[in-house]
Amino acid sequence: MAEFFNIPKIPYEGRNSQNPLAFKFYNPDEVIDGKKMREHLKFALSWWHTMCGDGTDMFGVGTEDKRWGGSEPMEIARNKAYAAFEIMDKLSVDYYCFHDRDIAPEADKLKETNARLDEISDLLKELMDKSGKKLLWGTANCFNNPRYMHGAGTAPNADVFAFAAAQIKKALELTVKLGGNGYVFWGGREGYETLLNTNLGLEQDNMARLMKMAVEYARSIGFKGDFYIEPKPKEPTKHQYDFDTATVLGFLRKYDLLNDFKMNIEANHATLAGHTFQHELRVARENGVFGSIDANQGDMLLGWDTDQFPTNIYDATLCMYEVLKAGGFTHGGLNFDSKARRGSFTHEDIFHSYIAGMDTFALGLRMADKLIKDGRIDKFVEDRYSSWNSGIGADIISGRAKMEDLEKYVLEKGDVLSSVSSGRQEMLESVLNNVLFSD
Ligand code: XUL
Ligand code: CO
Repeated sequence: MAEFFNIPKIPYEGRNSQNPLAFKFYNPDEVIDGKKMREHLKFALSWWHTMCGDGTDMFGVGTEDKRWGGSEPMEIARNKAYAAFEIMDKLSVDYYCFHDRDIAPEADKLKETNARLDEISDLLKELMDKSGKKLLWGTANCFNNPRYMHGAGTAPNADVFAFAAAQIKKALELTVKLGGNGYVFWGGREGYETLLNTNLGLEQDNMARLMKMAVEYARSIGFKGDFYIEPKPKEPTKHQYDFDTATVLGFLRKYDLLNDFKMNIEANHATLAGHTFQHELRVARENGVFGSIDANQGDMLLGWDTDQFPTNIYDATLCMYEVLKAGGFTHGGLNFDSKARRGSFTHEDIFHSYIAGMDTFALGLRMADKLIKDGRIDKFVEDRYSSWNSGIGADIISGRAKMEDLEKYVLEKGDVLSSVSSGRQEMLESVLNNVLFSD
């Protein structure tokens, strides 16, 4: 197969390199805290943005040709696969993620669509065997086709639900066939525009029914990995049911799905929910549902899901801090659910974009490791809560102290203001800067 990109394999040249086609911080086989960078980070290519997205937006047609030299749809699909593996090889990206409809175009009938998927997944398997690249997770696109205009699992119409189930069944089979250890439910159009036409209770019950069916079927065909829900508060619907991690946790608990589901946290979705990326990761980690990450960033002035390649070192550092504190990824990884801007329309921009994103997270990993080893912030937090380790604090935690005991305690003390100490926010922000910018 002829090469698609006249670009060499991207080398690691270190922080002082000025070569735009070199990594400055991502050195895949370098060991950080006992593990290779590539194992810490588990970067994945997103098939939809990288192989399919051509820059089309609400105001204009595409700016980048993503036909990869093909002329009919299946030829384009095959060429996408070859081009994707060339990108992954040249960028040292070890994983990829896809929606069923990204890898093969939908035909008029489901049977034909599935035959197309069989053909392309055979090709993917062959390319994976040759290259050692892996599937991080699979998913089904149940939001693009007009049949899903009112939702898929939460559609008001049972036929649409049935179609979504059939589509997801096939996507699960593909995920298992390609050895994927993750399956994502991002709630495409699972939400509502107005409660005037919506049975919210039935819609959410049905979503849980679909997820339970998916778990049962996937386990029956040998899927051992994790299911993920990817929270997002809005877009495309006004109110997406999977609003944020806390909301999804409530859903998983209500429907008894916690054994099989974890979170796939996307940075830009956190922003849309009015949270920091770190907040979403922390809530997931503290509740034992940290799973995987969609790495990107939004634009604070825009307020929609711009899916930009991440370049914010603070966010990446605090993200990798959470990942390290969670003990690293198990089945998850860092999927670049990111696209080059519409004006960055050349194939070379794909490489610049990934290099920017990968270097940002590689530096984030290095800085998170430094932050943890520095220990000042962790120590501060530990000390801040030290009153829970003994005395009245320990009595409250153990359940020994009742309300009457607490009343007696403060009556004797008189007041507690003298026990309160400063939160030292600015000092800690300065510690973070010190860790980032000192040698
Ligand atoms: C949409 C989004 C999706 C999911 C996969 O905002 O993030 O691409 O990651 O369906
Ligand atoms: Co995403």
